[in-house]
Amino acid sequence: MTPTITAFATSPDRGAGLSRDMRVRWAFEEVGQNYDVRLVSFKQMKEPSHLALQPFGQIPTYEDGDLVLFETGSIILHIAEKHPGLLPDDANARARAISWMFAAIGTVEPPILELQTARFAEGQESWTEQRMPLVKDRIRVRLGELARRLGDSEWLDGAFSAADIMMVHVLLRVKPSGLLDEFANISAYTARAQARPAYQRAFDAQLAVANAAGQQAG
Ligand code: GTB
Repeated sequence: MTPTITAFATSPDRGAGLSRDMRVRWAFEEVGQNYDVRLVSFKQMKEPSHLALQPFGQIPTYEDGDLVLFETGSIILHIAEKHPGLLPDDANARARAISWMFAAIGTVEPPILELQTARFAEGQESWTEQRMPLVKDRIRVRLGELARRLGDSEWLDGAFSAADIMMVHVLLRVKPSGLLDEFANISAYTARAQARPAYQRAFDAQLAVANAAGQQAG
């Protein structure tokens, strides 16, 4: 059976690949699994039929037969467990890769999301200008820690894995701010990942949705 995921009918990033369905598309492409996409509007995302799949009214979701999943971390872990290629066979290496998946969404992503909130939700507040440097510095701290651990390594822990999908996609969200450019090895790491054919196929697929909707990449 071909799994189905949901994605924005009109993504706020207009096909820049930053929406979270991109991670799932990328994982499917890495393991060579076909998938269907059901596009949903913002209105549909908050309706009961979608809330039954995703209690917070968000995308993406994953459906495969009787199984419904939400949260990109769990969806990608499921794909990686179901197909060879995205998690190491060695039990300890596998556990470490899963730790990195949690680190991406639990430790690195939160300060990055804070920057989005500061910009887009609170951008008009009088205190935003004062707060912004603090928000950016918190991201710098995390990026510095990650850069130190990454060093000259190609990927986070040995071979490319689901952990790199999660981490790179989290990092790409902060790229437009210029903060990644301060860390040469992290910039090289994300560029390496973006050069993977599977990333490119996933990117093109989500861009095609934006183009069909008449959106222009922002
Ligand atoms: N923790 C969940 C997961 O990982 O699956 C988070 C899911 C999530 O936040 N989904 C977003 C959503 O549905 C879409 S990706 N939001 C609607 C809502 O909460 O009502 C978020 C996103 C939007 C825009 C950009 N962008 O423009 O750069 C990037 C990411």
